[in-house]
Amino acid sequence: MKPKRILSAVIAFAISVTALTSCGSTSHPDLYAYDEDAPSLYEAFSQWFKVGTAMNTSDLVEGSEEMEILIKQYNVFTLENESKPDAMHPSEDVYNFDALDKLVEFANEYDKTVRGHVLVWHSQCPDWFFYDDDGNTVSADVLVERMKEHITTIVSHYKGEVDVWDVVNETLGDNGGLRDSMWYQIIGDYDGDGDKYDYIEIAFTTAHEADPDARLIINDYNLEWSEDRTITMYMMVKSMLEEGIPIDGIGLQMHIDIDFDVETCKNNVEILMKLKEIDPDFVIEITELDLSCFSWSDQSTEVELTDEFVEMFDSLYSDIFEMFIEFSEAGYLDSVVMWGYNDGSTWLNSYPVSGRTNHPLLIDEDYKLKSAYWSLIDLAQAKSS
Ligand code: 9MR
Repeated sequence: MKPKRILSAVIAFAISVTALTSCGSTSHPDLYAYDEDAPSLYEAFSQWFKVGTAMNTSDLVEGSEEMEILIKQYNVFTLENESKPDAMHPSEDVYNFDALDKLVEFANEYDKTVRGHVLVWHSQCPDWFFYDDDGNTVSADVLVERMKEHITTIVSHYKGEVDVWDVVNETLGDNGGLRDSMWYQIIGDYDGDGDKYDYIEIAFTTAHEADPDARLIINDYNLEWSEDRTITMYMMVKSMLEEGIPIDGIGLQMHIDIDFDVETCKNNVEILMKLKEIDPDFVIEITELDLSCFSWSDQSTEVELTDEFVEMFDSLYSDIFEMFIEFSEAGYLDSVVMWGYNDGSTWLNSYPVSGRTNHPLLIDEDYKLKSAYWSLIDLAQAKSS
């Protein structure tokens, strides 16, 4: 046992004895997320949904604290960057399967679910898709062929192994309507039916042909607060489902902050879930949840974690998971994935302000369980009793 663990086991024991003898105390033991005595987040919510996290293959070192946290706390995994087009298919003839193979192997050993992120995106996508050797943009026919080859090769490689694919990511523009990406510009209205959803339609159809059993998700951000984006997404997916395009669900990334409004989110999810009228099995997934400690317009780099702030933060997390329980009970959702498993390695420490120290997750930078974590364990216990 590592020294840190012996110490924390001793502390945990001492605290649990104190808790037992202090009659009704609601304080929680001070534990590392990998400690044997620590609860398991995914087990706590297992009657409603799976709980996952983004991670990197560098976390999968046998016996490491990182890998033990992943095994104990989560049952769905998404590679944070290593299965994006620039990593997996950097040039036309080169595919890198090593990272996702490693995650699949881990998932098979520990009975976990794997999300493949992402097949088609405007970002982290190499230029070779869009240009020929002379630097001219390729034709729609060429790009469609390249996209089909890309999707077929990757999805077939993981047939029966990757359970869920983010097939297309961030198709909506920041200011409403479809994003003016290279995919959209070049492929356009390929089938001549008057809409320009064609690159999305071809992507889903191709992925479905390669693995008919994988769940296929269209993933996007700000759906939890923007009604404009929600309605655009709803209209677009409705039209595609009516044409028989095999889309199984919408991914709500949920990179949210302390101004998050539960009621607005519920309202938007109700709009999206009208898609069940077309496909009763249609779902939403929460794909990239984190809760920034800073309001969007706040440019500061530090936040003071006063008791009052932490109480507000924890109760917001609890309200959000209570909302997820409601979504699960309504048959809307069965998977909630956090965008990272500890505050030390979150992308929000450098975005949108560099040098920022954020605390958006449930486990701190030293791998200790935060009070927000405990507020969720308390919620799960209260709801299941
Ligand atoms: O967390 C990822 C970060 O390490 C990368 O630098 C960034 C580059 O685009 O992508 C981050 O993950 C994004 C995800 O793939 C799609 N939705 C938004 C996520 C946060 O930016």
